[in-house]
Amino acid sequence: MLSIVILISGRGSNMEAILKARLPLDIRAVIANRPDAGGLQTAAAAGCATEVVDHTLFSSRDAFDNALAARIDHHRPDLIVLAGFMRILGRAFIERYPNKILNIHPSLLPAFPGLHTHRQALEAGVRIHGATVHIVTPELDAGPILAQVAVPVAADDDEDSLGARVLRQEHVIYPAVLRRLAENVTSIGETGVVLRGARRVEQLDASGEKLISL
Ligand code: NHR
Ligand code: GAR
Repeated sequence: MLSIVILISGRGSNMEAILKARLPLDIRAVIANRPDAGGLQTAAAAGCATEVVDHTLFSSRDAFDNALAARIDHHRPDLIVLAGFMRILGRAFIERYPNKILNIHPSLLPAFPGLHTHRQALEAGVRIHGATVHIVTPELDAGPILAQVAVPVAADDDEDSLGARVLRQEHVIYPAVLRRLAENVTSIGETGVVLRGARRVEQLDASGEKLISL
């Protein structure tokens, strides 16, 4: 069975959606970089092992990355799932886990990378916004796209109303992508996870409910 470690920073609603989807996944641990991350309680209540690697206790980004990597390696997961994880990870960390780190980003990448994506979308005046599941590469929010969901912007939206509409769809596509991966594993080895039809690009249709293959 595919094994994962989930990294969070805050409320953890994407993590909760993954837990609630009852996927054929071995969730080895939920790790937060903040001791007060609300998602830690949710994870523990669901029976998940939880850990904290508090970034404020480290004197450099590399020192934090190394401590995080040590905890992740203890669990030997096949994939690392960023779910609202808010620390930029250094090149050495990313290159230690090639093609093994997934992220959900609340915009239709490559539009609006970085922070405050709903504000960026409202300021740009786009009529369609959304969310993207992608593979994490050293360059921020620029890795290969696995799935996207489009969400309409309403004329009277503010950051909160738009963000809430996007978040509901995040809770659909992230578990859907992980289900696709979990159910299509043919082997797990030194070179990584081999998937059936691995060269296919998966995208979600606009309703966010049905996966279509391109
Ligand atoms: N790391 C790499 N190398 N590449 C990516 O694509 C990454 C990443 C780490 C996290 C998630 C991400 C997002 O979905 C992610 C993608 C945090 C920041 C940020 O600026 C930006 C993007 C993302 C996550 N963080 C501040 C920092 O200094 C801290 C902000 C805070 O703590 O609130 O690390 O958009
Ligand atoms: C989600 O919208 C996620 O896409 C976003 O933060 C929120 C976390 O919510 N991630 C980023 O912005 C990464 N920079 P959650 O903790 O309830 O899953």
